[in-house]
Amino acid sequence: MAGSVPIARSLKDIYTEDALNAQAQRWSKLLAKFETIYGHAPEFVSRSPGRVNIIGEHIDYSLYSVLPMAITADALLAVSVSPAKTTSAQADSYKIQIANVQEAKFPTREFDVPYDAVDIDATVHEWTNYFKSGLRGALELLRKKYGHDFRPKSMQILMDGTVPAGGGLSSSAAFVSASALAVMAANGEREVDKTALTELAIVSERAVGVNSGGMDQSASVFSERGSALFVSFTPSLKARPVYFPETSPELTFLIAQSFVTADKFVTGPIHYNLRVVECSLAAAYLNAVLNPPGTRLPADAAPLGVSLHGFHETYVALAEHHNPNSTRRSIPAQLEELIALTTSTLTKREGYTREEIAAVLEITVEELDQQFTSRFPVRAERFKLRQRALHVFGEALRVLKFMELLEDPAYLAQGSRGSHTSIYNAQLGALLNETQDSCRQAYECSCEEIDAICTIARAAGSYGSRLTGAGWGGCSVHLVPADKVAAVRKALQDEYYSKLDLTEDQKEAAVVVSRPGSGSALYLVE
Ligand code: NG1
Ligand code: MG
Repeated sequence: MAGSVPIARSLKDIYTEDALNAQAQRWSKLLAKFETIYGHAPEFVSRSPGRVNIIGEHIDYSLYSVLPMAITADALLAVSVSPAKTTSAQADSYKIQIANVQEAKFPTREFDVPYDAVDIDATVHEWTNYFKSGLRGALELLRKKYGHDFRPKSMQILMDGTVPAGGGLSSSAAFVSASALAVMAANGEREVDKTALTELAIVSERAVGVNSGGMDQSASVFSERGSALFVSFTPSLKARPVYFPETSPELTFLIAQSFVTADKFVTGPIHYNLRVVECSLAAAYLNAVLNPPGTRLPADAAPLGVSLHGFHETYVALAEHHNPNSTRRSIPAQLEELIALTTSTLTKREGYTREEIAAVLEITVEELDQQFTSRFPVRAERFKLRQRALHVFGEALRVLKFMELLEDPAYLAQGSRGSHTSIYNAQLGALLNETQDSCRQAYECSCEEIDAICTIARAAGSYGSRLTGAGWGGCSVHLVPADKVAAVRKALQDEYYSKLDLTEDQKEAAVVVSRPGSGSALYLVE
């Protein structure tokens, strides 16, 4: 599903019906405030949404397919561009002025950026770093297209982001994608290729210190209203819409905040970035033990260059090579086999030390650190290769089972109230519950608040409840029959939120119904 980022002429092109009124007010405030600050109207608004991940958690950086869905909340950047300075020949920099509608929280900044490089100090938690990482990525694309001495224009920007930060709804990816799109548009690009934009957003986001996969940026850029997005990463990035059958009135996705802020930036070394290391080490270990001696894993798009998916492909190719007349098994069957092999190969539940892994890989500990733990700092004595690999293979399998159900002709044909529909929805929900169990136990990326929220929601009628995004706090997603939404809301309010000291805004945002939203768009201001 290639194509360019759509040009929106009206908010109807961007938002679902239920969101239009609130968005119209928000946008007119944004455009008015822009005029107040810069003395003229913006030329365009670059928009990229956050996303909720329905299923496929912590497997995108292992290059397995996932099923996110864009939400209404998004990052907006209203932009005007300064005409190239006549003295641009002498000038050795261009000016970026960037303000935020939440001025107190995100102070206005002004940068004179030298033409040759965008410097980002990833050691400080500065809100404009996300814009700069989008700027850096977009410039690479522009220089590829227009040559190295391409001179970007100066920009005046006003940002308004409604994706809760650190909430597992991909606020960072929405901001980076919207920023990259804004820079492309500011420099004359009106046909921005979605794949190119996504790939540069993925690389850019890693520049600000998070070793992430590509799910969020793909969902932010590619999503189409009314559908979820099936995203595959290998052999190349692909995304296609997945429509919910008419049972959608029956199927509602609720997003519930835990209000436990999970800041990957701070906890990366013992949480997110550590998992990325554990998965790549697991791939290398399984390759060393299960593939013929000397087999090298293919270098791939995973953050550390080798992935469990890479091991999966290598293992299957070599197995076929040795018995050519065997019929190729389905991917689910392959994953079942990998789960069995992992269980019997990675037997140490307490985890593996660097020394134990280096010995199996037949490299030194220094080489191991150089390859796996130097890119982003991690703090661990032991790496739980068994548990992480079992989660990844099991989760990749659940995504395929979920898709099979969603796209089952019988399910699609059921109509909104088919008697079998609730059987299907219960099966979909059961898969989400399995994911939550695996995240909590094998991947250890849940927390007691999220676990409590899931228990409460299920008791009140949710088919399936789980954390969404990186976990360790943040958000949860619930598959709820339409006639149980009120009951689930009430139970969460009575048994969870009532115990917290929440602001009015937080109470407002605590539980939201998520409609499948549209992706990035460029809105040209007349
Ligand atoms: P969140 O924390 O929701 O933005 C993170 C990663 C994703 C994916 C999920 C877990 C970033 C920018 N995104 O999402 O790539 O790995 O965790 O499935 O870190
Ligand atoms: Mg994020």
